Amino acid sequence: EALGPQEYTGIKMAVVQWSDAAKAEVEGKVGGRGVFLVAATLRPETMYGQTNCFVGPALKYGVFAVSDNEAFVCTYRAARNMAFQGIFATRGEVHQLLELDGSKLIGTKIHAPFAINPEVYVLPMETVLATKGTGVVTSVPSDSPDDYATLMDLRKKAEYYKIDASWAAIDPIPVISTPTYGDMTAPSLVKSLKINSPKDAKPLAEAKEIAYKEGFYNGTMLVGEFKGEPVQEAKNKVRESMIVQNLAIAYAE
Ligand code: A2H
Repeated sequence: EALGPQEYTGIKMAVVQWSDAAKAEVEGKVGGRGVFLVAATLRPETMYGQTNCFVGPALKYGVFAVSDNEAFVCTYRAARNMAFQGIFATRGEVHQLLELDGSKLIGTKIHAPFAINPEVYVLPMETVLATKGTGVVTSVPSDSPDDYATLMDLRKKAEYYKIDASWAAIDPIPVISTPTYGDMTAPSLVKSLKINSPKDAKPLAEAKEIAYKEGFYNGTMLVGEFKGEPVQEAKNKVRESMIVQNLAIAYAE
């Protein structure tokens, strides 16, 4: 864990079509606002490879007014931090339009900015922490062992998780190449460390550490505006490009 403040990129994932459960609750409560799930990431350069988004099914979320035109879905804790970081028009104040159970967000169709497959779905991830980031995690299974292990588990047990198989259908997309693991760093590590489930916490932590270091120090971009550049250089350029286009926000905690 870093001791100083963590500088996240908050990816703005626009709601395209609410799940039936969320729609019933949201109806009439957001005015004319466009609503975005905001996913906190430390790997903005991987956003080309988003295949879905995760929320904690047992966590509570809110829909918070950003302005007269926009609203964000995240935890109350994150909204309070955002208010103090000047992200909302109501500086220092949180304006919650409604509360939503994470489970009700499952199956919502959203737009993933910069993604090669931009139309993705919200899926459950039981290991999402309420105490970190926004409580929304965008999924990049090519480069995140946690995302890959969870996506594979959801595919195996779609019925148990009460998800439609089509929501988990997008395969990992090559985004970054590393000398040791090729263009599928996370799947390669999950296989070599014999990780079978998202609950294999210890080997997953090891895989996460290796994938992060390997990607950052030895990775090369395979796609996007900075194709061919080292990840070390592309990381901040992708972040800035998303922020300038109003597709992401800077968020710290
Ligand atoms: B990362 P750190 Cl491709 N609960 O984004 C659990 N995990 C969370 C979270 C929460 N509340 N909020 C954010 N995260 C995830 C991309 C990614 C990430 C890749 C590879 C590694 C990776 C796509 N998912 O993280 O504890 C988010 O996933 C490994 C470092 O603050 C976020 O970045 O260091 C990362 O964990 C933040 O973790």
